[in-house]
Amino acid sequence: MSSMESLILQLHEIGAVKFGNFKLKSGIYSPVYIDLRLIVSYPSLLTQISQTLISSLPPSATFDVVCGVPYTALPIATVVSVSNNIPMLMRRKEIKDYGTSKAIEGIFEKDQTCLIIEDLVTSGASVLETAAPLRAVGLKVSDAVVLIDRQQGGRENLAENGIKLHSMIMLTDMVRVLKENGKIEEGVEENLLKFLEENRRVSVPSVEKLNVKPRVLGFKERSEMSKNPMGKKLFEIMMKKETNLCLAADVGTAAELLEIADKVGPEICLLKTHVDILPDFTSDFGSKLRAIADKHKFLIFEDRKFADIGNTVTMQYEGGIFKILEWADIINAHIISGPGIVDGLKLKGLPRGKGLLLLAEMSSAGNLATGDYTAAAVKIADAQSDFVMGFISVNPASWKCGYVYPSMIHATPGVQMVKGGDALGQQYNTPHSVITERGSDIIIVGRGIIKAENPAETAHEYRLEGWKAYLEKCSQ
Ligand code: S5P
Repeated sequence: MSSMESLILQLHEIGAVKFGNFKLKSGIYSPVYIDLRLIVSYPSLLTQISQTLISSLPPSATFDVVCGVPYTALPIATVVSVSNNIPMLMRRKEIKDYGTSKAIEGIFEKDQTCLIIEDLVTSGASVLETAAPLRAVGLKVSDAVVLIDRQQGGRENLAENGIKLHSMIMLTDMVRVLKENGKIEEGVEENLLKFLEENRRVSVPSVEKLNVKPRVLGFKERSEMSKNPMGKKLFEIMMKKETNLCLAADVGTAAELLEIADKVGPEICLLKTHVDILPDFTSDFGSKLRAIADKHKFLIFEDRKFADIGNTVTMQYEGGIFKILEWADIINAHIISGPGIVDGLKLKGLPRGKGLLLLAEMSSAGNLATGDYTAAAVKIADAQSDFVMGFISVNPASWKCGYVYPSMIHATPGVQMVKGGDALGQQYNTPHSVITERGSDIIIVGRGIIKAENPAETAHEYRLEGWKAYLEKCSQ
């Protein structure tokens, strides 16, 4: 019998795992209840758990100190610390203002790495509550180890906050072992699998409620989180070229567009087109722009703003004179027609590795993409994150979904060096405020560059401003 199987049977034996119908902290009813507080009464089991926890970690998970999530994991962390001679830290649960009071007890040095030890993970919220004050005092937190993983989104929620979860026992494995050993009745396993299917991702309560100051993740970590290949690619280009500038190439002709693309190419990660404004568009436009994009390593974003039903947009994307699908890496869409628009575009785009940005907000005065509409865009994006790579957004930092989805790219139009607007309702913010205060990733600049005397030089200035703001945000 493996050590994991023996542990599962012992936990069942002492009554730490119960089956029935239990109301959880989150309000949902669960067919299984796990109470690991009991283990303090079984010292040899506690020792066994602590030894198995440490030996189950991969070599990549290195650390200098350990910290248990209060309270149930404290004895586990203590035994890990004592039997492996690894110093331990304690987090005070009652202190919420990390700035002024001592939230972490124990001795440590800044930049040391702390492993978080937890008994049970559902959404991962408790691990995040412990990670926040550890990070606030300068410790690095990149790994957490848990005895039982309820497989309800904890792994994903923690990954989005830069923490890799190592799980000793998966809930599904636990139930399987108990069934194989005749410890549970017929139907319990099926019941549990159905419950897990229906409650696959318990969300972490909002950041304010948790009092967790999120760590700003860099593009590198975020590229690993992106589920869309074009999203990954864009993150990588931004890092490699050190630019988060998108040029909105709203010039008068295709010839001018190709010319400015070549000049500004070294400065940008993305070039945004409106092909339907080009009077001299010809069928070789796409291949000509592609050659320039490949030369300067930027991606092409056709700002088509699809808005129709799924069936129609598949034709608009692929067909007509412009054949956008052939040359554009990225397109965007309104969500006014509902999630079917994403299904339609995905049908054509995903097999070719393309990406979609949803218009969650707009920059123009009096626009209606606010509040519930923005929240609906986020929900649609979350459900189709294999194709939706991000948003056109204006103030994602204000969105009510905790820390804005780090796997998504937030691109913001309405950017100039000076705050202001045009005569037709466009509203401008500065690169610095867009990236830092408003929480965006990419600045989309049109007339600020193309109407400048020297567009390439001006693009360089925007690029420096945008990138400086990104670095400033990461260092916060
Ligand atoms: O809400 C939006 C969405 C977009 S994509 N507001 C915008 O201005 N845009 C586009 O960004 C717009 O179509 C134009 O191409 C660019 C802004 O250009 P600028 O000249 O005002 O910088």
